[in-house]
Amino acid sequence: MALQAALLPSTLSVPKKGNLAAVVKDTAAFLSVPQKLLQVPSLSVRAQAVATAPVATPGASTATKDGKKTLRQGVVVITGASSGLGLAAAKALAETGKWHVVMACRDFLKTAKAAKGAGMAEGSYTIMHLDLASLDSVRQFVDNFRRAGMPLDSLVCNAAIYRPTARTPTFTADGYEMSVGVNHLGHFLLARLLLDDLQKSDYPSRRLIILGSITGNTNTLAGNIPPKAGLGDLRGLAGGLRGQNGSAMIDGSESFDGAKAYKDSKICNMLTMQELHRRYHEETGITFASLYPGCIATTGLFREHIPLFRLLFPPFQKFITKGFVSEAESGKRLAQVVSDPSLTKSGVYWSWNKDSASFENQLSQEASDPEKARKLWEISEKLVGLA
Ligand code: LMG
Ligand code: NDP
Ligand code: PMR
Repeated sequence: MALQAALLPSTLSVPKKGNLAAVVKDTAAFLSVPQKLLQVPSLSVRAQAVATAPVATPGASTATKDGKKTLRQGVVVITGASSGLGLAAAKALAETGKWHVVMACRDFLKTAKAAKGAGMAEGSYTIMHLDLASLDSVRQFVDNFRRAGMPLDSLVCNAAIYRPTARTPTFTADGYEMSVGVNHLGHFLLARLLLDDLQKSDYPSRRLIILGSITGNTNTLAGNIPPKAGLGDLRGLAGGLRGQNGSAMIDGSESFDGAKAYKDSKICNMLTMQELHRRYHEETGITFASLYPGCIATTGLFREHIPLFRLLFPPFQKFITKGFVSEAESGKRLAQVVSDPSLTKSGVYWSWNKDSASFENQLSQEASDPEKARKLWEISEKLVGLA
């Protein structure tokens, strides 16, 4: 509220549940000030959303002295930017000065601390509330984002939870098994709703990125460590992933396995990216991509694993598999997929070799099965209320 007051003319009052962007726009018209010269921080009232005072309007065009237009700052939304890969990518992108990062997170204070702790410059990011374990929260986020008046040039579906030792399911607000609910269904709804916004953007390369992983691909050694990913005929998903009245696992199996649920959710992420590509790339020009950023063995993803695993996993990956990658390095990789001019190809699952050079990787048969992708799409649409 203090920030709103500071940025608005003192004669104006701020509506409690108002559209701040509209207020500022009206004010601009009244004062005959071009809107792009006004600082429009993203603020919403119902959900927490705070912009650190922007140095320039996120997403506004900038003109040089000789009147030539330069590329405006891009706006990228990253889910789960409060730790690990999401935070590292947010930092890497914000540091270039070319991107304003919207950190879409469930824990506002944690994210604020993390951004400060990572040394992200004030004004280079906005924190907005998003809890992917609630479809209402996803819709609310989209609303708040639109009210903030920023364009959307890139969306990164990065947040995830992993419950490796869980033998009983937990559920989202809508009653879906948590790993698939957060990692896949929440992102599925978010991506579908924000497609419109990406399409409206005038940014030269608009991208929608969904994190995949090696462990969801059974054409790799890592993808063959039990329990193996596998969606079967999707009967559990079609039944609503509800523990008591049906299976909480996508393949319909009776027993719950948290590690498998995560790996299954990653197959869903990779299939969704390809289905988006098939349905929308040609029509919209948006680039759809997925990636395996390397094994970032130190992140919060393993917080629920047993302490011995957390102790041994990083050295195991560093010295034995050599698949280890630091959080900073993984952040640079994801930042490349967001903004590198050479990574505009759509429908690709990116990976990096030992010299950290990107290449188009092969997905497993199941993770690239178009029929399964279509079926997954149709069931997911029903579960999130789009069909
Ligand atoms: C499942 O277990 C769980 O059941 C499930 O709940 C969930 O957590 C899921 O994917 C997550 O995992 C899978 C199980 C597979 O893995 C484990 O439980 C971890 C076991 C850790 C054992 C470390 C083995 C390291 C062996 C490396 C071999 C590479 C060859 C090296 C060549 C060297 C050349 C210089 O388990 C298995 O598939 C088989 C396990 C085989 C046990 C062998 C024991 C050797 C001990 C060596 C210690 C090395 C320390 C590394 C620790 C790594 C932790 C991952
Ligand atoms: P982290 O646990 O560090 O980060 C996960 C992020 O997701 C956190 O910000 C977390 O928020 C957020 N999150 C979890 N649940 C929700 C929710 N309900 N709503 C909103 N946000 C939520 O893990 P990583 O950085 O390792 O993982 C990032 C991505 O990278 C994931 O998609 C993962 O699958 C992928 N990946 C990771 C690999 C690795 O080796 N680590 C390998 C391959 C892929 P909070 O801080 O509040 O918990
Ligand atoms: Mg795996 C080349 C070998 C390789 C790579 C790149 C990974 C990545 N892992 C490899 C090998 C092995 N892992 C081997 C040989 C084992 C048996 C000891 C092994 C075990 C293992 C476990 C128990 N690995 C794991 C776990 C986890 O709990 C992690 C997981 O499956 O999370 C879903 C994991 C991972 N290994 C990886 C990567 C990237 C992970 C994190 C998974 C992810 O985010 O998808």
